[in-house]
Amino acid sequence: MFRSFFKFLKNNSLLGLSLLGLSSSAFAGDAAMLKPDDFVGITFWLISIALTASTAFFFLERDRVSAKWKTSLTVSGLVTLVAAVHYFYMRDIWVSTGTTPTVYRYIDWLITVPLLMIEFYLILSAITKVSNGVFWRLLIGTVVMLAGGYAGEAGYADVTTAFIVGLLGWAYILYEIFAGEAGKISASKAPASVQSAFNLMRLIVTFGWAIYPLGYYFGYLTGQDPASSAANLNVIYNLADVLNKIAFGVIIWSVAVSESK
Ligand SMILES: *C/C=C(C)/C=C/C=C(C)/C=C/C1=C(C)CCCC1(C)C
Repeated sequence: MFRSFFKFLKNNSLLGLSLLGLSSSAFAGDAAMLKPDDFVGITFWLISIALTASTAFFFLERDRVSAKWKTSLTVSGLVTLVAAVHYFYMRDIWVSTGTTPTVYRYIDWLITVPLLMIEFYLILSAITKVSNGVFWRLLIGTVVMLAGGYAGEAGYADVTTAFIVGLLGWAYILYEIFAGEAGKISASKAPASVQSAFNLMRLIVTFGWAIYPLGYYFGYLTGQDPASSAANLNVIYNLADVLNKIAFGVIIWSVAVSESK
């Protein structure tokens, strides 16, 4: 289903579109100057550029891998592209106001986390038949997790209750990839290389993703005023994105390249 959708998006048009989208967002807002002592702002800046470069990398590398891996690289590139565009906006908000760009952050997650779920599904489908139910269950967990987090961060719900709802959504995702249908498929049918990629991805969803609730905790639940802990929150979320978007894509890229030899 996803495969056929991406099939007609050819390499060059993807890169062209990315550059177009990025160049327009690079000038979003009345860009305040980055100050040399604004370390959180510097992380926003570094990551927005790293995401842009990663996007070009994943799209160009599609040429090197065999057909069944191309969609996975396309999805990795889309994840970094969507995030790069949001990072240009988030960076401007942080640099010019010093406040947390919550709404852009969550719109970004709402698109990129389901794309990462599609990635799981694609890796499994590259080697065996997988029911669509796997994808939908992972998506439900994602929506609950993000709805909880957003309600808490944007002030629609009590920060602690919202945090617990978010944690339950994440727990459901972990259940599905360790003990549910997705977990069983990968344990029984996959060749060794795919199994190790799947295990690595599970580690990412467990430990890499655990960094986000830590950010939330240090941003909202330490008893400090959230305005004064905004720097902690943003620096933790930013580092988490490097791992979970760029490093995650690189893992898939390296499996795809070695499986294509
Ligand atoms: C590319 C962006 C990614 C992979 C974002 C992932 C976000 C999470 C895993 C967020 C998790 C949260 C909880 C588990 C509890 C509630 C607060 C959240 C939304 C930060």
